Amino acid sequence: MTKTYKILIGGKWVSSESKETFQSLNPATEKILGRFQSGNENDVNQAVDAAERAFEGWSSLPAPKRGEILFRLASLLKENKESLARTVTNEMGKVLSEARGDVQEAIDITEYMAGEGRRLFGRTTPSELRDKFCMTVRRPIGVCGLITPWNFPTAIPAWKIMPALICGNTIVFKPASDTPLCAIKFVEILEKAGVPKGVINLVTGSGEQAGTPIVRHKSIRCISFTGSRDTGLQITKEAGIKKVGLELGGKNGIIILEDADLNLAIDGVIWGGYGTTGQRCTAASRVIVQQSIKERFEKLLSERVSRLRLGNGLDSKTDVGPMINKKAVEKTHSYTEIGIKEGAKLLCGGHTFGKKGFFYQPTLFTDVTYNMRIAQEEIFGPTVCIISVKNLEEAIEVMNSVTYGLSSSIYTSNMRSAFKAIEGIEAGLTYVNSSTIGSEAHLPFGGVKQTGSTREAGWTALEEFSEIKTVYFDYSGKLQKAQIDTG
Ligand code: UN1
Repeated sequence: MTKTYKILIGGKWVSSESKETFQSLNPATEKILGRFQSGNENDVNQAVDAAERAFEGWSSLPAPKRGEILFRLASLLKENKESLARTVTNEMGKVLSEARGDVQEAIDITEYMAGEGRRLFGRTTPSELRDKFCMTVRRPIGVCGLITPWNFPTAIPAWKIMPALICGNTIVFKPASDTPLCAIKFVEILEKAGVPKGVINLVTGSGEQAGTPIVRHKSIRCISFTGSRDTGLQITKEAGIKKVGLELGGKNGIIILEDADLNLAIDGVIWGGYGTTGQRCTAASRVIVQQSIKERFEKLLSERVSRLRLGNGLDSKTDVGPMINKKAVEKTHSYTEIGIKEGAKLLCGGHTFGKKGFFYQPTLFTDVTYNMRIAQEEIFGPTVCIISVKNLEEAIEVMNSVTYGLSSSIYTSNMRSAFKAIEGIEAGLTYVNSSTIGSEAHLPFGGVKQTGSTREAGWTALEEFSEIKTVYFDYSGKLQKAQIDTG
Protein backbone atom coordinates (compact mmCIF):
# COMPACT_ATOMS: atom_id res chain seq x y z
CA MET A 1 0.00 0.00 0.00
CA THR A 2 1.28 3.46 -0.87
CA LYS A 3 1.90 5.55 2.21
CA THR A 4 0.35 9.01 2.45
CA TYR A 5 2.60 11.59 4.09
CA LYS A 6 1.52 14.75 5.87
CA ILE A 7 2.69 18.31 6.24
CA LEU A 8 4.18 19.85 9.38
CA ILE A 9 2.48 22.87 10.92
CA GLY A 10 3.27 24.11 14.41
CA GLY A 11 4.85 20.78 15.38
CA LYS A 12 1.91 18.64 14.19
CA TRP A 13 1.85 16.45 11.10
CA VAL A 14 -1.52 17.19 9.49
CA SER A 15 -3.40 16.75 6.22
CA SER A 16 -3.76 19.62 3.82
CA GLU A 17 -7.00 21.54 3.82
CA SER A 18 -7.16 20.85 0.08
CA LYS A 19 -7.87 17.16 0.82
CA GLU A 20 -5.82 16.45 -2.28
CA THR A 21 -2.59 14.58 -2.72
CA PHE A 22 0.05 14.03 -5.38
CA GLN A 23 2.54 11.26 -5.91
CA SER A 24 6.30 11.11 -6.14
CA LEU A 25 7.97 8.56 -8.42
CA ASN A 26 11.32 6.84 -8.44
CA PRO A 27 12.72 8.18 -11.74
CA ALA A 28 14.70 4.99 -12.41
CA THR A 29 11.83 2.55 -11.94
CA GLU A 30 8.70 4.77 -12.10
CA LYS A 31 7.59 3.10 -8.86
CA ILE A 32 5.39 5.29 -6.65
CA LEU A 33 7.23 6.24 -3.46
CA GLY A 34 4.32 7.81 -1.65
CA ARG A 35 1.45 10.23 -1.73
CA PHE A 36 1.95 13.79 -0.50
CA GLN A 37 -0.32 16.61 0.56
CA SER A 38 -1.17 19.20 -2.10
CA GLY A 39 -0.71 22.14 0.23
CA ASN A 40 -2.59 25.35 -0.57
CA GLU A 41 -3.00 28.92 0.61
CA ASN A 42 -4.86 27.91 3.78
CA ASP A 43 -2.07 25.57 4.78
CA VAL A 44 0.50 28.27 4.07
CA ASN A 45 -1.44 30.76 6.19
CA GLN A 46 -1.48 28.32 9.09
CA ALA A 47 2.19 27.54 8.66
CA VAL A 48 3.02 31.25 8.72
CA ASP A 49 0.90 31.75 11.86
CA ALA A 50 2.74 28.90 13.55
CA ALA A 51 6.10 30.32 12.49
CA GLU A 52 5.12 33.75 13.81
CA ARG A 53 4.08 32.27 17.15
CA ALA A 54 7.37 30.39 17.45
CA PHE A 55 9.48 33.42 16.54
CA GLU A 56 9.63 35.08 19.95
CA GLY A 57 10.92 31.98 21.73
CA TRP A 58 13.40 30.97 19.05
CA SER A 59 14.86 34.39 18.34
CA SER A 60 15.37 35.11 22.03
CA LEU A 61 17.19 31.83 22.66
CA PRO A 62 20.90 32.71 22.85
CA ALA A 63 22.53 31.94 19.51
CA PRO A 64 25.05 29.48 21.05
CA LYS A 65 22.06 27.49 22.36
CA ARG A 66 20.56 27.44 18.88
CA GLY A 67 23.98 26.27 17.77
CA GLU A 68 23.84 23.36 20.24
CA ILE A 69 20.67 22.14 18.55
CA LEU A 70 22.39 22.36 15.18
CA PHE A 71 25.38 20.39 16.48
CA ARG A 72 22.95 17.71 17.67
CA LEU A 73 21.31 17.81 14.27
CA ALA A 74 24.64 17.40 12.49
CA SER A 75 25.40 14.25 14.46
CA LEU A 76 21.92 12.83 13.78
CA LEU A 77 22.40 13.56 10.09
CA LYS A 78 25.69 11.66 10.21
CA GLU A 79 23.96 8.70 11.86
CA ASN A 80 21.26 8.75 9.20
CA LYS A 81 23.50 9.59 6.25
CA GLU A 82 23.11 6.26 4.47
CA SER A 83 19.34 6.06 4.71
CA LEU A 84 18.92 9.72 3.71
CA ALA A 85 21.24 9.14 0.74
CA ARG A 86 19.23 6.12 -0.37
CA THR A 87 16.07 8.18 -0.21
CA VAL A 88 17.77 10.81 -2.39
CA THR A 89 18.76 8.19 -4.99
CA ASN A 90 15.32 6.60 -4.93
CA GLU A 91 13.42 9.81 -5.29
CA MET A 92 15.76 12.08 -7.27
CA GLY A 93 17.79 9.49 -9.17
CA LYS A 94 21.41 10.62 -8.71
CA VAL A 95 23.93 7.83 -8.18
CA LEU A 96 24.40 6.76 -4.58
CA SER A 97 27.94 8.17 -4.20
CA GLU A 98 26.60 11.58 -5.24
CA ALA A 99 23.55 11.19 -3.01
CA ARG A 100 25.91 10.63 -0.10
CA GLY A 101 27.66 13.83 -1.16
CA ASP A 102 24.32 15.65 -1.14
CA VAL A 103 23.75 14.60 2.47
CA GLN A 104 27.38 15.32 3.38
CA GLU A 105 26.96 18.87 2.09
CA ALA A 106 23.98 19.23 4.42
CA ILE A 107 26.08 17.94 7.33
CA ASP A 108 28.89 20.36 6.46
CA ILE A 109 26.66 23.42 6.38
CA THR A 110 24.92 22.32 9.59
CA GLU A 111 28.24 22.10 11.44
CA TYR A 112 29.46 25.36 9.97
CA MET A 113 26.28 27.20 11.00
CA ALA A 114 26.23 25.52 14.41
CA GLY A 115 29.64 27.12 15.04
CA GLU A 116 28.29 30.47 13.88
CA GLY A 117 26.14 30.40 17.01
CA ARG A 118 29.29 31.50 18.86
CA ARG A 119 30.27 34.08 16.27
CA LEU A 120 27.50 35.90 14.35
CA PHE A 121 29.95 38.78 14.37
CA GLY A 122 28.95 42.37 14.17
CA ARG A 123 31.49 45.17 13.80
CA THR A 124 32.70 48.04 15.87
CA THR A 125 34.23 51.15 14.42
CA PRO A 126 35.30 54.52 15.87
CA SER A 127 32.84 57.35 15.91
CA GLU A 128 33.65 60.73 14.39
CA LEU A 129 32.62 62.23 17.74
CA ARG A 130 34.02 61.88 21.23
CA ASP A 131 32.33 59.73 23.87
CA LYS A 132 30.29 57.83 21.35
CA PHE A 133 30.43 54.13 20.48
CA CYS A 134 29.44 52.68 17.10
CA MET A 135 28.65 49.06 16.30
CA THR A 136 26.53 46.76 14.24
CA VAL A 137 24.64 43.73 15.50
CA ARG A 138 22.77 41.03 13.62
CA ARG A 139 19.05 40.67 14.12
CA PRO A 140 16.80 37.91 12.79
CA ILE A 141 14.49 38.89 9.95
CA GLY A 142 11.35 37.02 11.01
CA VAL A 143 9.51 34.30 9.11
CA CYS A 144 11.47 33.06 6.08
CA GLY A 145 9.89 31.28 3.11
CA LEU A 146 12.31 28.74 1.68
CA ILE A 147 11.52 27.26 -1.73
CA THR A 148 13.95 24.60 -2.90
CA PRO A 149 14.66 22.52 -6.00
CA TRP A 150 14.79 18.76 -6.51
CA ASN A 151 18.37 18.44 -7.77
CA PHE A 152 19.97 18.74 -4.31
CA PRO A 153 17.03 17.67 -2.17
CA THR A 154 19.04 17.64 1.06
CA ALA A 155 21.95 20.03 0.51
CA ILE A 156 20.04 23.04 -0.80
CA PRO A 157 17.31 22.97 1.88
CA ALA A 158 20.16 22.74 4.41
CA TRP A 159 21.97 25.70 2.83
CA LYS A 160 18.89 27.77 3.54
CA ILE A 161 17.49 26.23 6.73
CA MET A 162 20.72 26.23 8.78
CA PRO A 163 21.70 29.90 8.37
CA ALA A 164 18.05 30.90 8.76
CA LEU A 165 17.87 28.98 12.05
CA ILE A 166 21.16 30.12 13.52
CA CYS A 167 20.22 33.74 12.84
CA GLY A 168 17.02 33.22 14.87
CA ASN A 169 14.41 33.10 12.12
CA THR A 170 11.48 30.73 11.83
CA ILE A 171 10.65 28.95 8.62
CA VAL A 172 8.00 27.90 6.14
CA PHE A 173 9.69 25.39 3.85
CA LYS A 174 8.28 24.28 0.51
CA PRO A 175 10.34 21.62 -1.26
CA ALA A 176 10.09 20.81 -4.96
CA SER A 177 7.14 18.60 -5.84
CA ASP A 178 9.49 16.01 -7.33
CA THR A 179 11.26 15.36 -4.02
CA PRO A 180 8.82 15.74 -1.10
CA LEU A 181 9.93 12.50 0.57
CA CYS A 182 13.54 13.69 0.91
CA ALA A 183 12.24 16.88 2.53
CA ILE A 184 10.02 15.01 4.99
CA LYS A 185 12.82 12.63 6.03
CA PHE A 186 15.10 15.62 6.54
CA VAL A 187 12.60 17.61 8.59
CA GLU A 188 11.86 14.57 10.77
CA ILE A 189 15.50 14.64 11.79
CA LEU A 190 15.32 18.36 12.56
CA GLU A 191 12.43 17.59 14.89
CA LYS A 192 14.41 14.80 16.55
CA ALA A 193 17.34 17.14 17.11
CA GLY A 194 15.09 19.38 19.16
CA VAL A 195 14.18 22.23 16.82
CA PRO A 196 11.13 23.55 18.71
CA LYS A 197 7.58 23.26 17.41
CA GLY A 198 6.63 25.86 14.83
CA VAL A 199 10.23 26.90 14.17
CA ILE A 200 10.23 24.84 11.00
CA ASN A 201 7.01 24.21 9.11
CA LEU A 202 6.84 22.10 5.99
CA VAL A 203 4.22 22.51 3.27
CA THR A 204 4.43 20.21 0.26
CA GLY A 205 2.63 21.02 -2.96
CA SER A 206 2.91 22.73 -6.31
CA GLY A 207 4.55 26.07 -6.97
CA GLU A 208 1.25 27.56 -7.94
CA GLN A 209 -0.81 26.30 -4.98
CA ALA A 210 1.76 26.38 -2.21
CA GLY A 211 4.72 28.40 -3.50
CA THR A 212 2.88 31.51 -4.66
CA PRO A 213 1.03 32.08 -1.36
CA ILE A 214 4.39 31.90 0.43
CA VAL A 215 5.92 34.45 -1.93
CA ARG A 216 2.94 36.80 -1.57
CA HIS A 217 2.35 36.41 2.17
CA LYS A 218 2.60 39.75 3.95
CA SER A 219 4.03 38.30 7.16
CA ILE A 220 6.87 36.50 5.43
CA ARG A 221 9.84 38.83 5.51
CA CYS A 222 12.36 36.90 3.48
CA ILE A 223 12.18 34.55 0.49
CA SER A 224 15.03 32.32 -0.54
CA PHE A 225 14.54 30.47 -3.79
CA THR A 226 16.67 28.18 -5.93
CA GLY A 227 15.21 27.08 -9.24
CA SER A 228 14.40 28.21 -12.74
CA ARG A 229 14.86 31.72 -14.05
CA ASP A 230 11.21 31.96 -15.08
CA THR A 231 10.03 31.21 -11.57
CA GLY A 232 12.65 33.60 -10.18
CA LEU A 233 11.32 36.36 -12.37
CA GLN A 234 7.79 35.61 -11.22
CA ILE A 235 8.94 35.81 -7.60
CA THR A 236 10.49 39.23 -8.08
CA LYS A 237 7.15 40.44 -9.40
CA GLU A 238 5.02 38.92 -6.66
CA ALA A 239 7.10 39.17 -3.50
CA GLY A 240 6.52 42.83 -2.75
CA ILE A 241 8.87 44.41 -0.26
CA LYS A 242 10.75 41.47 1.20
CA LYS A 243 14.31 40.36 1.29
CA VAL A 244 14.54 38.05 -1.73
CA GLY A 245 17.46 35.73 -2.47
CA LEU A 246 17.47 34.04 -5.88
CA GLU A 247 19.73 31.39 -7.35
CA LEU A 248 18.59 30.73 -10.89
CA GLY A 249 20.83 28.44 -12.81
CA GLY A 250 23.60 28.75 -15.31
CA LYS A 251 25.15 27.95 -18.64
CA ASN A 252 28.56 27.21 -17.27
CA GLY A 253 31.67 26.72 -19.34
CA ILE A 254 35.03 25.03 -19.09
CA ILE A 255 37.88 26.65 -21.04
CA ILE A 256 40.59 24.22 -22.14
CA LEU A 257 43.76 25.80 -23.47
CA GLU A 258 46.38 23.97 -25.51
CA ASP A 259 48.79 23.94 -22.57
CA ALA A 260 46.29 22.10 -20.34
CA ASP A 261 46.72 18.60 -18.95
CA LEU A 262 44.19 17.11 -21.37
CA ASN A 263 43.35 13.98 -19.40
CA LEU A 264 42.72 16.02 -16.29
CA ALA A 265 40.50 18.35 -18.32
CA ILE A 266 38.52 15.45 -19.72
CA ASP A 267 37.93 14.09 -16.23
CA GLY A 268 36.60 17.55 -15.36
CA VAL A 269 34.28 17.67 -18.37
CA ILE A 270 32.86 14.21 -17.63
CA TRP A 271 32.27 15.09 -13.98
CA GLY A 272 30.92 18.59 -14.65
CA GLY A 273 28.89 17.72 -17.74
CA TYR A 274 27.42 14.36 -16.87
CA GLY A 275 27.63 14.14 -13.07
CA THR A 276 24.11 14.36 -11.61
CA THR A 277 23.02 13.68 -15.22
CA GLY A 278 23.81 17.31 -15.98
CA GLN A 279 21.09 18.42 -13.59
CA ARG A 280 23.09 20.95 -11.60
CA CYS A 281 22.96 24.70 -11.96
CA THR A 282 26.72 24.44 -11.93
CA ALA A 283 26.86 21.76 -14.65
CA ALA A 284 29.46 22.25 -17.38
CA SER A 285 27.29 22.41 -20.46
CA ARG A 286 29.82 24.25 -22.65
CA VAL A 287 33.40 23.26 -23.32
CA ILE A 288 35.38 26.07 -24.89
CA VAL A 289 38.45 24.47 -26.37
CA GLN A 290 41.42 25.96 -28.18
CA GLN A 291 41.31 25.17 -31.89
CA SER A 292 44.79 23.57 -31.97
CA ILE A 293 43.74 20.70 -29.68
CA LYS A 294 40.10 20.42 -30.72
CA GLU A 295 40.34 17.26 -32.79
CA ARG A 296 42.36 15.31 -30.25
CA PHE A 297 40.13 16.50 -27.43
CA GLU A 298 36.95 15.57 -29.29
CA LYS A 299 38.19 12.08 -29.97
CA LEU A 300 39.30 11.43 -26.39
CA LEU A 301 36.15 12.92 -24.91
CA SER A 302 33.72 11.04 -27.15
CA GLU A 303 35.45 7.78 -26.31
CA ARG A 304 34.91 8.49 -22.63
CA VAL A 305 31.31 9.68 -23.06
CA SER A 306 30.28 6.63 -25.05
CA ARG A 307 31.59 4.40 -22.26
CA LEU A 308 29.44 6.01 -19.54
CA ARG A 309 26.97 3.50 -18.12
CA LEU A 310 23.39 4.58 -17.58
CA GLY A 311 21.28 2.92 -14.94
CA ASN A 312 19.69 2.91 -11.54
CA GLY A 313 21.73 5.06 -9.14
CA LEU A 314 21.66 2.30 -6.53
CA ASP A 315 23.68 0.02 -8.82
CA SER A 316 27.37 0.57 -8.12
CA LYS A 317 28.20 0.06 -11.81
CA THR A 318 26.10 3.05 -12.85
CA ASP A 319 27.90 6.25 -13.89
CA VAL A 320 24.87 8.30 -14.90
CA GLY A 321 21.42 8.00 -13.32
CA PRO A 322 18.01 8.92 -14.71
CA MET A 323 16.66 12.41 -15.20
CA ILE A 324 14.11 13.69 -12.73
CA ASN A 325 10.96 13.14 -14.80
CA LYS A 326 9.50 12.63 -18.24
CA LYS A 327 9.21 16.34 -18.92
CA ALA A 328 12.92 16.80 -18.30
CA VAL A 329 13.73 14.02 -20.78
CA GLU A 330 11.46 15.63 -23.35
CA LYS A 331 13.07 19.01 -22.82
CA THR A 332 16.57 17.57 -23.21
CA HIS A 333 15.53 15.75 -26.35
CA SER A 334 13.98 18.88 -27.81
CA TYR A 335 17.39 20.57 -27.42
CA THR A 336 19.04 17.67 -29.25
CA GLU A 337 16.70 18.35 -32.15
CA ILE A 338 17.36 22.07 -31.93
CA GLY A 339 21.13 21.45 -31.96
CA ILE A 340 20.92 19.28 -35.05
CA LYS A 341 18.73 21.83 -36.80
CA GLU A 342 21.17 24.58 -35.89
CA GLY A 343 23.92 22.66 -37.64
CA ALA A 344 25.87 21.32 -34.69
CA LYS A 345 27.41 17.88 -35.07
CA LEU A 346 26.15 15.15 -32.74
CA LEU A 347 29.07 13.02 -31.52
CA CYS A 348 27.40 10.89 -28.83
CA GLY A 349 23.94 10.13 -27.45
CA GLY A 350 20.90 12.05 -28.54
CA HIS A 351 18.25 9.52 -27.55
CA THR A 352 16.20 8.26 -24.68
CA PHE A 353 17.34 5.01 -23.14
CA GLY A 354 15.63 1.90 -21.76
CA LYS A 355 11.99 0.96 -21.47
CA LYS A 356 11.38 2.05 -17.92
CA GLY A 357 12.53 5.17 -16.11
CA PHE A 358 13.45 8.62 -17.36
CA PHE A 359 16.80 8.00 -18.98
CA TYR A 360 18.57 10.07 -21.59
CA GLN A 361 21.89 9.16 -23.14
CA PRO A 362 24.91 11.31 -22.35
CA THR A 363 24.92 13.62 -25.34
CA LEU A 364 27.82 15.46 -26.92
CA PHE A 365 27.75 18.07 -29.67
CA THR A 366 30.67 19.62 -31.47
CA ASP A 367 31.06 22.39 -34.05
CA VAL A 368 28.80 24.47 -31.87
CA THR A 369 28.95 28.23 -32.23
CA TYR A 370 28.59 30.42 -29.18
CA ASN A 371 25.27 31.89 -30.29
CA MET A 372 23.38 28.65 -30.98
CA ARG A 373 20.47 28.02 -28.65
CA ILE A 374 22.11 24.86 -27.29
CA ALA A 375 25.06 27.06 -26.27
CA GLN A 376 22.94 29.81 -24.75
CA GLU A 377 19.97 28.21 -22.97
CA GLU A 378 20.03 26.10 -19.83
CA ILE A 379 19.11 22.53 -20.81
CA PHE A 380 19.56 21.02 -17.33
CA GLY A 381 20.33 17.62 -18.80
CA PRO A 382 23.28 15.46 -19.91
CA THR A 383 24.15 17.56 -22.96
CA VAL A 384 27.57 19.10 -23.53
CA CYS A 385 28.55 21.41 -26.40
CA ILE A 386 32.07 21.84 -27.72
CA ILE A 387 32.87 25.31 -29.01
CA SER A 388 36.30 25.97 -30.48
CA VAL A 389 38.16 29.26 -30.14
CA LYS A 390 41.46 30.74 -31.30
CA ASN A 391 42.86 31.94 -28.00
CA LEU A 392 42.18 32.87 -24.39
CA GLU A 393 40.69 36.27 -25.23
CA GLU A 394 38.09 34.70 -27.50
CA ALA A 395 37.47 31.95 -24.93
CA ILE A 396 36.61 34.54 -22.28
CA GLU A 397 34.37 36.37 -24.73
CA VAL A 398 32.49 33.17 -25.49
CA MET A 399 32.30 32.32 -21.79
CA ASN A 400 30.67 35.70 -21.13
CA SER A 401 28.30 35.57 -24.10
CA VAL A 402 25.47 34.04 -22.05
CA THR A 403 22.95 35.78 -19.83
CA TYR A 404 23.85 33.59 -16.85
CA GLY A 405 26.96 33.83 -14.66
CA LEU A 406 27.18 31.06 -12.09
CA SER A 407 30.19 28.77 -12.45
CA SER A 408 33.18 28.59 -14.77
CA SER A 409 36.48 26.83 -15.11
CA ILE A 410 39.78 26.99 -16.94
CA TYR A 411 42.33 24.26 -17.57
CA THR A 412 45.78 25.64 -18.28
CA SER A 413 49.33 25.28 -17.00
CA ASN A 414 50.01 28.98 -17.51
CA MET A 415 49.50 31.12 -14.43
CA ARG A 416 49.03 34.28 -16.42
CA SER A 417 46.19 32.70 -18.42
CA ALA A 418 44.60 31.45 -15.21
CA PHE A 419 44.65 34.88 -13.60
CA LYS A 420 43.44 36.56 -16.80
CA ALA A 421 40.48 34.17 -16.76
CA ILE A 422 39.76 34.79 -13.08
CA GLU A 423 39.75 38.49 -13.84
CA GLY A 424 37.77 38.40 -17.09
CA ILE A 425 35.09 35.78 -16.54
CA GLU A 426 31.72 37.09 -15.40
CA ALA A 427 30.66 34.43 -12.92
CA GLY A 428 30.22 33.90 -9.20
CA LEU A 429 32.61 30.94 -9.22
CA THR A 430 35.79 30.26 -11.19
CA TYR A 431 37.69 27.01 -10.82
CA VAL A 432 41.27 26.59 -12.04
CA ASN A 433 42.23 23.09 -13.19
CA SER A 434 39.07 21.67 -11.69
CA SER A 435 35.50 21.25 -12.94
CA THR A 436 32.58 23.68 -12.57
CA ILE A 437 30.91 21.72 -9.80
CA GLY A 438 31.77 20.94 -6.22
CA SER A 439 31.52 24.11 -4.19
CA GLU A 440 32.23 23.75 -0.47
CA ALA A 441 29.82 24.64 2.30
CA HIS A 442 32.00 27.26 4.00
CA LEU A 443 32.50 29.38 0.87
CA PRO A 444 30.04 31.75 -0.78
CA PHE A 445 27.97 30.28 -3.61
CA GLY A 446 25.98 32.22 -6.18
CA GLY A 447 26.15 34.00 -9.47
CA VAL A 448 26.10 37.25 -11.37
CA LYS A 449 23.91 38.53 -14.22
CA GLN A 450 20.65 36.61 -14.55
CA THR A 451 21.80 33.82 -12.28
CA GLY A 452 20.63 35.80 -9.32
CA SER A 453 21.23 38.15 -6.51
CA THR A 454 22.56 36.20 -3.62
CA ARG A 455 25.54 34.39 -2.12
CA GLU A 456 24.45 31.34 -0.21
CA ALA A 457 26.57 29.19 2.10
CA GLY A 458 29.70 30.38 3.90
CA TRP A 459 29.65 33.57 5.94
CA THR A 460 27.63 35.35 3.24
CA ALA A 461 24.60 33.18 4.08
CA LEU A 462 24.35 35.19 7.29
CA GLU A 463 23.80 38.32 5.22
CA GLU A 464 20.89 36.63 3.49
CA PHE A 465 19.21 35.56 6.71
CA SER A 466 19.81 38.45 9.09
CA GLU A 467 19.28 42.16 9.26
CA ILE A 468 22.09 44.40 10.34
CA LYS A 469 21.23 46.93 12.96
CA THR A 470 23.57 49.88 13.40
CA VAL A 471 23.86 51.06 16.98
CA TYR A 472 25.15 54.51 18.03
CA PHE A 473 25.77 54.74 21.76
CA ASP A 474 26.41 58.28 22.90
CA TYR A 475 27.81 58.55 26.46
CA SER A 476 28.85 62.20 26.29
CA GLY A 477 25.80 63.37 28.24
CA LYS A 478 25.13 66.16 25.77
CA LEU A 479 23.58 66.54 22.32
CA GLN A 480 26.28 65.79 19.79
CA LYS A 481 25.49 66.27 16.13
CA ALA A 482 27.18 64.13 13.49
CA GLN A 483 28.54 66.13 10.54
CA ILE A 484 27.92 69.37 12.46
CA ASP A 485 29.96 69.21 15.68
CA THR A 486 33.43 68.58 14.36
CA GLY A 487 35.28 68.56 17.68
C1 UN1 B 1 23.08 23.45 -7.71
O1 UN1 B 1 23.33 22.81 -8.72
O2 UN1 B 1 21.99 24.01 -7.57
O3 UN1 B 1 28.90 23.07 -6.49
C2 UN1 B 1 23.98 23.52 -6.56
C3 UN1 B 1 28.06 22.24 -6.72
C4 UN1 B 1 27.18 21.76 -5.58
C5 UN1 B 1 25.95 22.58 -5.48
C6 UN1 B 1 25.22 22.76 -6.74
N1 UN1 B 1 27.92 21.81 -4.35
O4 UN1 B 1 27.88 21.77 -7.81
